[in-house]
This record gives sequence, C-alpha cells and structure tokens, in this order.
Amino acid sequence: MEIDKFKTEEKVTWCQGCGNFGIWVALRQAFLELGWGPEDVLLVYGIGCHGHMINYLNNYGFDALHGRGLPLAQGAKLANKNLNVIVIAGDGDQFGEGGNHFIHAARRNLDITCIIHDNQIYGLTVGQTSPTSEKGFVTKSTPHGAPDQPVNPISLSLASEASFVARGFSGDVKHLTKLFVDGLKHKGFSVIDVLQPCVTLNHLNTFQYFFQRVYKLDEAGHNHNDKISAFTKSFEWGDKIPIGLFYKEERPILEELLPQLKPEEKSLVDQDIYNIEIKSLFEEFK
Ligand SMILES: Cc1ncc(C[n+]2csc(CCOP(=O)(O)OP(=O)(O)O)c2C)c(N)n1
Repeated sequence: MEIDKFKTEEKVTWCQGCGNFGIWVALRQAFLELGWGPEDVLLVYGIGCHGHMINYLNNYGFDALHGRGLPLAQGAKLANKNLNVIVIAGDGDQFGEGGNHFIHAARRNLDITCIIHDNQIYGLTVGQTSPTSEKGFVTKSTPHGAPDQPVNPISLSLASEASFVARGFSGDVKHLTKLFVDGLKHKGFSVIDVLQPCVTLNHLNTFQYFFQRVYKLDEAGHNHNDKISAFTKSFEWGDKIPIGLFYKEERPILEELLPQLKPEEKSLVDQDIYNIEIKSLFEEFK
C-alpha cells in the first residue's frame, strides 16, 4: 500500500462518514501519481475540522491561524520556490476570516494550490452558518434562516483572477484525484473548492443531495479556456451542480516577474547572505 507512506499512525477523529475522508484519500493518491515523496510537499492548514488533517498526513505541515493559511504559504513559497505548497482551508476559514487574503493571493498568481473543504457550515465550532451556507439555512447562529447571499467560491475565484478554478466532490474520489493532480501540476494559483458534506451538522447539503445533482463539466462539453462560459457555469446551483475544471489560463507566475526570484536564480533560502555588503544601504538611510 504505497499510498500509506503519506499517512501517520495518528487515530483519525473526524466523524464517521465525514467528507474529509474523500479529500484525504484523493490527496495521497494525487501525490503518488505525481511521484512526489512526503518531503516534497508543504501543507499549510487553517483552523477547523479540515485542519486536523495535519495530524494524519506525513508531509511537512504548518498549522496557521484561522483564515491565515495563504499568507504563510505565500511566504514559504517565496522563500523556497522548490517546495510544492498547498493550503488546506475550510469554507469559513477561507471565505470568512481569510477572504481578503484569498482575493490577493489569487491575482498574485504564485505557484500555490488552495484546497477548500467546503461543507457550507462551521464544523469545528459545531454548526454555525458559514459564508457558503445557503440562504435560509437554519443553524444555531441563524435560527430564522441565514439572511445573507452565500459567497460563490467559483465566481469569486474567477473574478479574483485565479488561473486554475475547479470544483470537486468528496463523494467522487477518482474525479477529485484527477482535479488535484491537474491543479498541483498547474503553474500558478490553483483553487479547488471541494463539496465536502458534514454528516453531523449539515443535514441539507448531504452526500445524497450532491449525488442527485452533480454532473461533470468535461462530459457536458464545457470549454475551460473560455472565462465567460466559466462565469456562466459558476452561477449554476440547484437541481444541477457542475463539478470539474471551470477555467484555466497560462500566465506568468509571480516568480517570473520579480528579478530576485527569476527561474535562473537560486531559491532565497539557498542564497548566500553572509558576505553581502550592506554599508552602502545604511549610508543611504542616514
Ligand atoms: C480568529 C479566529 N476566529 C474564530 C475562531 C474560532 N473558530 C475555530 S474553527 C472555526 C470555524 C471553522 O469552520 P470552517 O473553516 O468552515 O472549517 P470546518 O471546521 O468546517 O472544517 C471558528 C469560527 C478562531 N479559531 N480564530
């Protein structure tokens, strides 16, 4: 079982049947297909049930603050461009507290992958409305139904200029693995929003709910190079819910646009900082 090399011996404490299991398996399968070892990857985690994955994956991991995975991940990638950097976020984590980071990370186009465990609820704090909860959704924090329009992760990603935008479903691990492989291979900021049912607290957006509704964009002839079609598809939610790759574009990543990070330069962590002449700098600021 080669896939087990990415796993720790920790006891998994997610609820039985949790949608996080599908993501956990698909991610390990993707690493295997990419030929990456545990040491080739840094995962930066937000705070929430999704963040518990740090205990179950055997890669480099960093537990960020709630919503702050992206700033840390960007710092790590800027310092060491040879690392494959992934952010593991929740819908509350990334679109609530971390919403502003998301917009700017997307348009910056560093070579990072952001995976959102989208269960449309706050899981770890046991069941408050999240930014992606459906309007009218009744929870402890909205007993009369959520009054706000939900954030649309796909159209937000497109409008924020993410260069790879996809949606997966944790009930279809094979399809999700392919999206992870493609997103991780993509040179630039890739977003994969994963429909991840919370079996304990969200009794609306269940596995059954999604099994009845999801269909695959590639099988429906969607052109993922067309941003207008991607936007149109992003608004489809109801009896039919599209999954797959909405949009992909090739454009220079941040590293290619900054002289000090250019491909021919070594990673910042590998550069010699011991014999730098800094006197002239100090003179300038006198
Ligand atoms: C700054 C800050 N605000 C609030 C919290 C409390 N908190 C911890 S987890 C969480 C919600 C988690 O929901 P989500 O991001 O959707 O992740 P899930 O647990 O569903 O995976 C909140 C509000 C916190 N830890 N830090």
